[in-house]
Amino acid sequence: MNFRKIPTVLTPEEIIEKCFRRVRKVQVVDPDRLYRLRKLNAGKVQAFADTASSTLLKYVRAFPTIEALHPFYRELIDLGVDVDRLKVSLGRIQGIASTVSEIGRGKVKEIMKMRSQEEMMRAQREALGRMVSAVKRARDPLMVLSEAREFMRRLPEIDPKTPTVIIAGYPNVGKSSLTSALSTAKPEISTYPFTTKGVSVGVLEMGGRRVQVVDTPGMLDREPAERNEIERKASSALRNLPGVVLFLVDPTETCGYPIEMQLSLLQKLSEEFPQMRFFVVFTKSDMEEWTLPNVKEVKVDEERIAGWGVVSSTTREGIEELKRALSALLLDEP
Ligand SMILES: Nc1nc2c(ncn2[C@@H]2O[C@H](COP(=O)(O)OP(=O)(O)OP(=O)(O)O)[C@@H](O)[C@H]2O)c(=O)[nH]1
Ligand SMILES: [Mg+2]
Repeated sequence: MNFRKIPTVLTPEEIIEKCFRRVRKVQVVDPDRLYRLRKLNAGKVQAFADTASSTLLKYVRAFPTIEALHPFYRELIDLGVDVDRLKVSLGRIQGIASTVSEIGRGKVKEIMKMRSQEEMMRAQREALGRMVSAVKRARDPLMVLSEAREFMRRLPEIDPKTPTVIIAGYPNVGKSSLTSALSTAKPEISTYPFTTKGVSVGVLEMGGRRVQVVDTPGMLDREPAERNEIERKASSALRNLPGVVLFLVDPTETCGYPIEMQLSLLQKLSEEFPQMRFFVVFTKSDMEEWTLPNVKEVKVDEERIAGWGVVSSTTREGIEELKRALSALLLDEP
């Protein structure tokens, strides 16, 4: 979903200014004076009406229908946008666009029947005045659109239909390093409107098929109870993505978290996402202090564990095997 395509939402004054720039450009060349005057005055009214209504309708069309969006994005948008208010605002802007068009159409028709220049100019001024007032009535709804746009354009570009590897694990266990090591190109980093750190989305390609790797710091790197409300809801939206959680455990504990604590997070996350499967990877295998932890204590149903792996993002040990395992898991299953 590309919310970055939503254009900048202008203020009523900026829209009016834009309209007047077009109005000033209207020129008519015709030897018949009466026809020329009619065309000139009508043309100015038409230019204002067309510019204003097309600008307003462009916004209405640029916003996606929220109901038609994938639940992943619906839930995320809900965190920063009052969806009902957005809908009402879009409706009002559409209404104002038609009002402007109607004023324009009506006046153009009248002007084309007029005979005196004075009468035409009066009609032109009246039409422009009424259209300016109509555009000014769009102030509040335009503000709502502008705020919604700001929030939506900062949502990371995650395709909710592409098989996904969601990276989880305590801070410093090697999530970003592994996201890079798995990705074909440099992962795309963007800031979620509700996390302080950048979310990165990498792509892993296997035989021409794509798998996306999503690292969401501030979300699945601590227990649900330690997240704030927004982070909890944002994390919860991740359950709509098709795929597997890649849970990283750093057995060297150089990350600063004891192994028991890391394994307990795995258990908590498996309870938080009962419909997801977890692939567990032990990171930093190149380090001297590395030992394979005892995982017998972890109370996670065996069928919830999609696999185990040992990797080093530094030496790339285990990376290709992990890629193959993930691809088989995400792409080969019916
Ligand atoms: N030796 C070694 N160091 C690693 C490896 N992977 C990560 N590190 C180091 O561990 C530290 C943390 O790595 P990151 O990839 O930033 O960890 P992270 O989980 O993304 O951390 P946060 O984003 O803070 O949650 C860095 O200093 C890395 O250089 C590895 O495979 N081997
Ligand atoms: Mg990181």
